[in-house]
Amino acid sequence: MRIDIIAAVPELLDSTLHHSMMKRAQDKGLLEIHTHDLRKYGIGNYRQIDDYPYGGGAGMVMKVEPIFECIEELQKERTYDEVIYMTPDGTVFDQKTANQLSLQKNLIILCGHYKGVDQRVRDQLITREISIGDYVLSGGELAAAVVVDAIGRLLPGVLNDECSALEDSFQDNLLAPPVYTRPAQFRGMHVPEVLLSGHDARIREWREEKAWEITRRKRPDLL
Ligand code: 6GU
Repeated sequence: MRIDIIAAVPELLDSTLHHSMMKRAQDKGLLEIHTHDLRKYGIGNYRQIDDYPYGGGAGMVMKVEPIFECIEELQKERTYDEVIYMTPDGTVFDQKTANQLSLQKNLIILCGHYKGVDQRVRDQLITREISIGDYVLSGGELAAAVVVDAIGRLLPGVLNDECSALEDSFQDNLLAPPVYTRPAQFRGMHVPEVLLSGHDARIREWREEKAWEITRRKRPDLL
């Protein structure tokens, strides 16, 4: 899978998307992430990428020309399955969307900044608008990093344990059950006996029961 991310502050992405699991995905050749500095397509000597809003009001608007130029340059090279715009008024991102997007081959992600992008970009180029939750970030870069991480870890071969993505919280709309590792006793606190029993069926049953119990208590809205 290839993901091209267009950003006003690409440094915010480079610091997060080239470490740990996303680094492993890229080293294994399963994921290619290319970041693009929108300022490279900026206008005039000052490489301007934003301007005052028509009609007045606070904040700046991201200009239409640099974004068209950047996206069209990419689209000349290959076909993209989606052109995603990161914006707090987009559809709220969830595991189902991550699963869907992880099946695509080429994605463009445009990170919003300031008061957002000129509406003509959204009307003409964007196929999907994503928010990561009901709060406002100063830019779309951190939100894009969240989305790319959630997608990247689902690609076949990225996770060590083939099954482990299937057992995540949210993968079946349940939160994950508690986990323990050695030692079996610590300061009088004991690991539940069933997990030490080696009885696979009973362990599976216990985990499912706990997942339901925790979801009922912490996130009844998921049920
Ligand atoms: Cl995608 N962008 C910004 N700027 N703020 C957000 C967001 C995105 N999702 C939630 N808050």
